[in-house]
Amino acid sequence: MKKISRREALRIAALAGGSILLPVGLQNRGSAQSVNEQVKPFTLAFRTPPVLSPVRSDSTTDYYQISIQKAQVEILPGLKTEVWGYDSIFPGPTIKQRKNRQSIVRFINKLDSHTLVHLHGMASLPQYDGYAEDKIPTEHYKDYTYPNTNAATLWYHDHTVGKTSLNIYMGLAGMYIVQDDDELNLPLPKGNYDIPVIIQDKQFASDGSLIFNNQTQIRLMGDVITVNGVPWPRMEVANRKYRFRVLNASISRSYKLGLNTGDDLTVIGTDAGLMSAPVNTKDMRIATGERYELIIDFSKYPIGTQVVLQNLGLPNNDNFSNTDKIMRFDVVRSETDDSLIPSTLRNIDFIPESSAVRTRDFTVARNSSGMWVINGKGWDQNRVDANPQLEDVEIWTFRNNTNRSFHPMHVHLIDAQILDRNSQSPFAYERGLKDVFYVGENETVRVIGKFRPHTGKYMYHCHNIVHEDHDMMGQFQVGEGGIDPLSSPAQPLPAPAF
Ligand SMILES: [Cu+2]
Repeated sequence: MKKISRREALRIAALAGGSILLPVGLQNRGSAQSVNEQVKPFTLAFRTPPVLSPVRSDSTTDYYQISIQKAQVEILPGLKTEVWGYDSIFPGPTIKQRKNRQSIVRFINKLDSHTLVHLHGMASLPQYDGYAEDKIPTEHYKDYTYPNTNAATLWYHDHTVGKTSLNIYMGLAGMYIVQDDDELNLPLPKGNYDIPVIIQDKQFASDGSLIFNNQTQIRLMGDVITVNGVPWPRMEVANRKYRFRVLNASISRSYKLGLNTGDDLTVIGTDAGLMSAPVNTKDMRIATGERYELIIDFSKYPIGTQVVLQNLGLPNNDNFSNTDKIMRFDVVRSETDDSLIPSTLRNIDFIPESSAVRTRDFTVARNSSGMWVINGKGWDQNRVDANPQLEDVEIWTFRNNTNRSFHPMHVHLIDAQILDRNSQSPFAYERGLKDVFYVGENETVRVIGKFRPHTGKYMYHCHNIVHEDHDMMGQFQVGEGGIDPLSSPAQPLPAPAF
């Protein structure tokens, strides 16, 4: 693991901004009266993004509108940071929807560059999936239709070809939660005890501006860990159970989550919804794009206890003085707790390996010219790498034959499951439905999934977004034909009323 020296930091800052602006978290180590005081861990209050209300609803559909624009926000106390935000905030507002109600979300691009939106985890039709070439130009809008067929924790974010890392880093990410009656009828913590935790590391210059440094297209690692847009927040909790919907919205960083008390995290959900049964673990890794739903039970702690959610560290991540911490829970009050963690959360029909009709192999690597590639190839919208037929079950093998990087591989459209990693069972907490698969150093991960419910072209790629941009992305086509992803292009403003 790599510590960044002061000299390297100077170089990074110079590269990033053309001027010598030191990253805030680095410049002040050892000097008390400094900007770093403003980002001291566990001093800022935890908050959650606002929940977005529909503009209008009818019997089948809720209509939402989000304006994408630049804004000056306060992330570091006393300093302004320019973000590109959904409704001018980072993270964007949370959309909460019920299973099988339809959402139509109008995204209006008021930025001076193009963007587009992918709802990660949704089985959208091709023209609404945020295809990397389906751009929303400046002063245009696009209405995305989402069917909400599964209860899960999703997220919406930019997916612009070659620019996704910059756009998400500048703020274009938000959570999207689908719930159904089955889940809501479980006695799990709910309402104010069901909490989004959106993690993203950032690097700030001393004037508060964001430094975007992808280290010559290898990875972007910030020295400030934000949760829901707040550096290392402190959350006051009651001595009871909470449900946390953890999303790693970082550009490259993966985290190994664990509590400083050494107590268990109870994992109840993976990317694509509840697990079949809860899994207790002392630590777990989460890469960019992954979601895990956790229960933390604070009832065992006396009032006054401080519980730190730590990052225990993983290979090929850059470590800075406080990147081993994420947030702190302060147990401040006593409450009765009628929530329970059922031993069965839901029935998942896992696909037997014997039902696969074919296997495909994907080797992920960096080529001799420094590009990240899948089977030697980068993104080409005119090339299709795989053509499963509708309802086919396939096994996809992702091979990472080096120890120099890890690759969280994301397959659009489908929810799948990990069969094995280096011929061993996956981690217990990974044994749910997922759409991002952590392919670690020298790891070969086999994934099984059924290609449904739509035909058409969909992307698959590394979710280290620096890799995705340069150029670790391809596409597959389900069945024949399918709706052209570019068939519903963005329209110029003004948008008509819904
Ligand atoms: Cu990668």
